Amino acid sequence: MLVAHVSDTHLGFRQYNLDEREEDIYRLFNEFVEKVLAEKPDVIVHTGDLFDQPRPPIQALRVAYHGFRRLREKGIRVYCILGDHDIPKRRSEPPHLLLRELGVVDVVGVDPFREEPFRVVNGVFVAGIRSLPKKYSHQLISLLNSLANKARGYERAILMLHQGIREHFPYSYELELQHIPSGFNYYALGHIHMRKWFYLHDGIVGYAGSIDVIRIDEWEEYLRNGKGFYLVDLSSKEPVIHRVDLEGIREHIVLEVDYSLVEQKIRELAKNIMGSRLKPILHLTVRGRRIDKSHVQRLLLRLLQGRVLTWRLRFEEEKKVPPSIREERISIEGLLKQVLGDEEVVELALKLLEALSRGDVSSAVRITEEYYKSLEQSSRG
Ligand SMILES: [Mn+2]
Repeated sequence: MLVAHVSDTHLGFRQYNLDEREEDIYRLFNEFVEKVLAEKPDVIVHTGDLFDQPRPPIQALRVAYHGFRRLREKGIRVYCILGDHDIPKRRSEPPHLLLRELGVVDVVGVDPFREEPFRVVNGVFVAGIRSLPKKYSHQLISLLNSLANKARGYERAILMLHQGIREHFPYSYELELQHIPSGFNYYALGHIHMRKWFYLHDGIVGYAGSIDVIRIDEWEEYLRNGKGFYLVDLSSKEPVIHRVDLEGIREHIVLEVDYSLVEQKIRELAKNIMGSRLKPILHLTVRGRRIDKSHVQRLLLRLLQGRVLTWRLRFEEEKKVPPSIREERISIEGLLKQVLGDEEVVELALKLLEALSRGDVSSAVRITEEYYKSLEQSSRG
């Protein structure tokens, strides 16, 4: 079985409140549909954040319906799970249920605690669980284990999740690698907009990533890894994965210039982007002293208007540090001594500061308990 894995399409996303950016996503989704049709997979798995909001614009719904209907007409079945962006805050229905009603997609694991979150497709076990916040991690882990047990009855199994894994994305996760059970050939993951895959147990974990640069911090990663979808061939026991890139990603230009060079740099840029097919987005940081902001604005208007889609401008004023502060070095320990007086309390405060600035609450609790224990002992002794 050949599986296409796509994720985080964020239809309806409208960066900088620009029509063009909303259109970019629709255009990229259509490019995905074209490219995936050419690859003729048996099924497509979409691992969440199909829409950017649970109440998407009508155009987003129409684009999704149109694309999925074309796939359905070619006999390609689409299985979705809900991402955090797709889930309504109050008790109402996610937009996917409309697409399901229209017969173009199936949605797996909408309410995984009350319904069986899997399907059997051509003898392949396809499980999926909606995005769950960290406070449900325990329930999620036991669900995963029970699904893994069921998966063992099948030759091939796929698991769809919309979660972060600590070892790979330490800044945003609900699961650790040890919580992900064996028994699946392909673990299709969404939520993280980076494209990344790795081996786990006897299978492959794939983060398909987003189809466009949703946040500017994705731009660098896009340059390295591209954006698009994965094709996973499950015909042999060992899955084979390869990526298919989308070509219609709009360029972001990230530029930091010194104020003294700003005119020269903007002129150079204007020359370079003359022939761009899609107007790029400029992220310009101007650094220096006594920056005349309106001068920079006028330069941009004169030299770049019409050549870039928009610019995002940041100024970083380099301030002269007053000599009195510069010469006298501030030590946290010195400050704590002034405020707290007692050496032992200062030591406690420093230890707590060290632990808590790492976010290590359990160490902080232990340090505090030890401190009070030592107080008790010294009062008795
Ligand atoms: Mn997302």
